Amino acid sequence: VKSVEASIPEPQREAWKKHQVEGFTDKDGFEKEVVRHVETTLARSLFNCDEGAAYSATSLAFRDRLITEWNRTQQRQTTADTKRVYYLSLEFLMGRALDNAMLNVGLKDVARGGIDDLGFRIEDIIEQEHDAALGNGGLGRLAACFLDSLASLNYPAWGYGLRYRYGIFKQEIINGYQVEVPDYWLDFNPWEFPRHDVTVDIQFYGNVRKSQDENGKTVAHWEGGEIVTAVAYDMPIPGYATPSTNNLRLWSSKASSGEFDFQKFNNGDYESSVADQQRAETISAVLYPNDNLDRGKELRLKQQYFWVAASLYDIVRRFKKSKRAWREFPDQVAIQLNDTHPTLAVVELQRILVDIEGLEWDEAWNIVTSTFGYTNHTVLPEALEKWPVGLMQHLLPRHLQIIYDINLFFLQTVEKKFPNDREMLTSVSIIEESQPKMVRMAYLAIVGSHKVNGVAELHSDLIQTTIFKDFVKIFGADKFTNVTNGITPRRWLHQANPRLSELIASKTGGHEFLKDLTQLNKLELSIDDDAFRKEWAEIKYANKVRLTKYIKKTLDVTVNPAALFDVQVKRIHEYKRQQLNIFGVIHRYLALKAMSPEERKKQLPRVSIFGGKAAPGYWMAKQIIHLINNVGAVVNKDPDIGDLLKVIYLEDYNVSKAEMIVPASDLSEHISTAGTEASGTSNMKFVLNGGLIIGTCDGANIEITREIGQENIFLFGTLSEDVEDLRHAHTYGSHTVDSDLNKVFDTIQSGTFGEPNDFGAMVAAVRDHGDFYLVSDDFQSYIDTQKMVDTEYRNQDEWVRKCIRSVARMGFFSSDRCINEYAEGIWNVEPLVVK
Ligand code: BZD
Repeated sequence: VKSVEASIPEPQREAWKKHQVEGFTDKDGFEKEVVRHVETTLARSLFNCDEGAAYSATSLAFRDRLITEWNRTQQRQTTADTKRVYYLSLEFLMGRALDNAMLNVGLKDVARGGIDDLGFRIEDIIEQEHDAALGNGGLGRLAACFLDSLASLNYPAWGYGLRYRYGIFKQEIINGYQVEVPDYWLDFNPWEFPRHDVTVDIQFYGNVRKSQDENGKTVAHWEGGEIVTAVAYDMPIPGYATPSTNNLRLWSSKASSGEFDFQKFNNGDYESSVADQQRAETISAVLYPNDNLDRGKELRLKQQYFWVAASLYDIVRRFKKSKRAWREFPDQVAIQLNDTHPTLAVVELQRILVDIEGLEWDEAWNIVTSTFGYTNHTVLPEALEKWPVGLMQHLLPRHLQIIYDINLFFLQTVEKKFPNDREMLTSVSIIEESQPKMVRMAYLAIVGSHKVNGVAELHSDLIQTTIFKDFVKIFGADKFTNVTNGITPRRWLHQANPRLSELIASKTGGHEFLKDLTQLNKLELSIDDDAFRKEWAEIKYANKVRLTKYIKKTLDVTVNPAALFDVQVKRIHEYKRQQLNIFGVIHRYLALKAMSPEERKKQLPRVSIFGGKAAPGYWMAKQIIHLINNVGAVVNKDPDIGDLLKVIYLEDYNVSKAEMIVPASDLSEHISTAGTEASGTSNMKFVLNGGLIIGTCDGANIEITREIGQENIFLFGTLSEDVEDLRHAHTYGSHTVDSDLNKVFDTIQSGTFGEPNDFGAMVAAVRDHGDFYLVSDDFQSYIDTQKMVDTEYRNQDEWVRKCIRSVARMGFFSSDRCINEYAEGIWNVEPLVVK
């Protein structure tokens, strides 16, 4: 790496160097920064500093530290001039930043001491922060874990996303129903840097004019329409135990300050120019709250193009500074598409190269396909993105032409390889010949990328044999690959479960495992150490006590921390089968009710904990939430039941709540219908925190089983290869529901948990409408497996051993491993070593 200093002109170098900011390194320095921020940045008197102000000042002190490292990292990367990775994601579910920053920079203990001196507790200060919740669920959190790994491994990488004014809604449970409240999170956000000088004008609508240039070549001009300006906001992403600090750039929309406005303004049309302003701002106003459902809203397409066009402009601008030839673009730039949401980037880059830079189509297309990689996160047909051709024509007329050309050339190569195969052509065409015609974004992403990956082995196999099988025939199997998801052990172990992290460090030779998670395997050497196992169990118990207090405080329900904590927290979706869980809970309740008091005394106490949001328009998911709450209302106050069963619905599940809930679980549920959950990542978080899993043979559960051993996981249910036949049988054969499940249904319909027939549709979905998610098929094996859980939990010594063995074998599921696989197999980038 060339010296960064060399970029400063000689005569000024000394002055700059002399005053270079060196961030604080000790308690005194930290306190000084906090006090300065309270007094000047926040303009508060020291005698009027509450926890909120202390949080703000602490964050500003750390932000200042991050930004100096951020500047140096960017300088280093520019000087080194090596290939960069750009991760395009419409969602980054970051959660809180302060605790993470303190730990990654290695100054949490310093801060703890300083905050203590100033009269506060660090835990209370951390709790002040509002989550950055710019995502729905797994896909958004995966992007956040990837940013942590990219920085921690010193990869030159940028994240690009949208700066939503409203993140995912806040969930309130009122009378058992979900109510959505807007999440306005920007009131005070010390972690972002507005870059009012980094703006891009983005065009929409208008029309295309074609002309001939001096060589007789046809040139397209996209003209007219309207312009919206994108403004960059940067968030520093600190790596763990490294100075590397990467950038997450989020775009915010505002009205362009072009002539258009001034004209209206000068004509005295002030109100309408303000209305234009507001219309422009709506583009980045709100995160769409649907996960795994495509709704086809025009504003969503506008968001996608706005973000993609601004990001590409930025990337191309950076590349052009290097003065290289265009063919070197893929040697300098790798762009990863997080699902199909950024697929327009393929079209936009082709447009820039052909229409603006004047490259020939084929040369441009080569560059484009060498640049992009596409990650698929679902096989659910209702989640695969499609846009009406008419809408595309209206909003992005030139892009639609380019899509047609991409499709034409692609279909010509298909025709050559599979002559006279009309069926093949219709099946792989980027344009679906439906009424109305649709653009299939996944197909466009495949054709426009050099690699396509799924997110767990089963999922990657499934996409290659089902939804994308014809593309495997066309492009060959090499284009398709698997990168099994991972999670960052920094947030999901060290930050969420500090005592466990310390215990592990004491047994594995320090905190090295946080950089190389495979080192966890050393834990198995200590498995016969009684004191170690005792401390392990104590830590789990303390984490459960913390959650117990939280439940008491928020729901006023008393639960017994010695009970088995059984947790299912994730977005509510029929395919994830929270309904199977609650039907199982009702079955348990009926069984307890039918017992004599003596028999009951022998039962193992259990707390069933649920959490998760339903998309606001997903009626069935909202019914599931309602049923869980109603069951809780009955069971929790039933004197026959007491401690033996409690049913808890935790409101507003989000990243920071996950950090409390995950370490407190004994058993977590990952029970999707086989073949529907692409990977799952919370399964990894729970096991890493010393909890066991009950799950189906789906997604990453399969690889977790392979790693930790099948004796350490409770698997049940139908296998993915049998799902189709069972569905067929439900519809065309006779579908019977077993008697235990029927009893559950009868109880629901008798009005035990609310109005009779309140949950008629949930019952009917299984009993009368083909049971698409195979709840009835898996119910008995689910109940039997839960019985095994009860039995095994009674043997606490063996249970703790299973937990320790599982944690010891979880090394594979670090997002560091995952990022290294992307870097080598897809991006062809290397870390930039910091001296
Ligand atoms: O992505 C999830 C999958 O369902 C999980 O199985 C997988 O582990 C993670 C990470 O790969 N998908 C989502 O979370 N999807 C969305 O949230 C989403 C959001 C908008 C539009 C479509 C899907």
